[in-house]
Parts: sequence; structure tokens; C-alpha cells
Amino acid sequence: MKFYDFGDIIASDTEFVIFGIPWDYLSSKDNVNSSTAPQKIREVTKDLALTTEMGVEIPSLKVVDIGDVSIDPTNIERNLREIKDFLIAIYNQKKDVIPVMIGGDHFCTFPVVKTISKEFIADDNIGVLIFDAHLDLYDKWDKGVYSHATVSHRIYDLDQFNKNNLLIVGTRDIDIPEMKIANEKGINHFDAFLFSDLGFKNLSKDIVAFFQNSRIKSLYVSIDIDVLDPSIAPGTGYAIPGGLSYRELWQLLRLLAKNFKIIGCDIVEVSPNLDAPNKMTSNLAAKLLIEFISFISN
Ligand SMILES: [Mn+2]
Repeated sequence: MKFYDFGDIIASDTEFVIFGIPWDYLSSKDNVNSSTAPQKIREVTKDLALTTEMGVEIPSLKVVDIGDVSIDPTNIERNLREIKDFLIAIYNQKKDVIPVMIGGDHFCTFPVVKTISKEFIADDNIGVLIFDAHLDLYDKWDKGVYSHATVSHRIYDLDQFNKNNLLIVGTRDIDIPEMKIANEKGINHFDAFLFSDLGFKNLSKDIVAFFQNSRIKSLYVSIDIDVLDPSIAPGTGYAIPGGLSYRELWQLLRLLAKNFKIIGCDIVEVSPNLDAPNKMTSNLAAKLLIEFISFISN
């Protein structure tokens, strides 16, 4: 099963390359199975309509789905190499495609951002926007420096990233050690309550301004599904109240696609075994991905 039945061959006109990372070993929870999300999210697309909300015909989008990275769950170093090689193989076929990754736990974002930012983007003005209920800023967690709870820290530690081009949005479940790290390093997070305190439109403008003030043109967008309210996205490991609505995130993605060159994106932390029987979280993830792709599409 492919995402919306798109083909799997990268062609001269391909704009988006979807791939899965079926890996959840670095989650801090044992009862989640986000490793099955790439396949589940593909499966639900066969029951969804073939136009986007704004009337774009989905089959006309230049998307391919090339399948999953080969993962050996507990072999972290091997998987990091596999993911890097997988991305390099994509770029070797076509330089200017936009990788769209379906995780997996949030750690899957790290090797993707690292490879995209270090090896393939000549433009130094690259930013990363992470939508997440959490900061994921621990330096170490249960299995060491690599964990879904350390992913923002690992991205921050990459040479290209600093407090001016990394932003975390939608946070509302922050541990004290993470708060200290954010404060010490000046890592910016726009907490979820600010959307209602300042107004959605104002905070949306602040997000765009944050990157524009740092002269960012190219943006990678990572969506941890738990940024959304658990009432609409129950299928995830940490169901934290007070999250964004689908429409708010949809509007934000539309705004980002208008203002920046999106160079890659992902959706992570969907746990199909915790979802409602009608698969509402997988549906939500599939919808968000195709809507975002349509906003970015030429
Ligand atoms: Mn996360």
C-alpha cells in the first residue's frame, strides 16, 4: 500500500518523496507502536477523498512513496547510517525533491535533519520548526543521548543550529531539567497557551517573524502529533491537554509554505495501537501531510 496510491519511482518532475521510518525503540514508552504508523497512515489514505480541502486534485500532485527505511530496532548506529544512506540515495536521483518522512518516534527526525542540513543544503539560512507538546530537550534519557526525549537537544547541537533558527511551538508539558536547558541556552519555545493569550493570528505572525528576523529562507518542519489536542489526536503516547486544533495547525502550515522554502517535513509519534477504532489519529496525520504538500506544491 502506497500513500494515496502514488507511484514509487522518482521521476524528472517529482517534487515530494515520502518515506517511512518504522522505528520506535527510542521512545520512552513501551506501550506505543509508532513503528507501525508509516504503514497505517498509508492504509487510511485509500478511504480518503482525492481532493484537498481547497480543491486540489491529489493524484495531480508530484509525489512518490518509495517505502520504508530498513530498520533493526535496537541497532541505533546502524539505523542512523541506513537513514542517512536512504536520504543520500533519494538526492542522488533528484537534488531538488522535498523529503516527507513518516515516523516512528520523534528521534527519527534527528538523522533526517542532520543529513538534509549538513550534506545537501548549500543555503546556510536554514531553520527548523518543531511542533510538539514537549521540548524534547533532555541531554540524556533512558537509553542515552539518543532518545525521542533528546531530539531537540541533538538538533540544537548540530553545527548549523542555534537559538536563532530553532523554534519549538505548542509546548505545554515541560520538565524542570528541560526548562533549565532552554533557559540556559536561550532556546525559544512558543507555549500552547500563547495562542489564546496573544491570539492565534498574532502568534502565527510571531512564528514567521522569528525566522524572518534570522534571515531564514529554508525551513524544515517536524510535526509531533502530540502538538494537537488529544481530543482530536488520541493515538499517541503522551496525551497532553491544551493542544492545537486541526484547523490551527492547518493554517500554520499554509502560512509557513507561503513564507518559506520548505525543504523537508515529517510527522511522528502516531501510535496506531492507542488510536480510536475509527483511526482518527492516522486520518489526521494523512490529511495534514497531503494538505501541507498541496500548500508547498508548485
Ligand atoms: Mn516530540
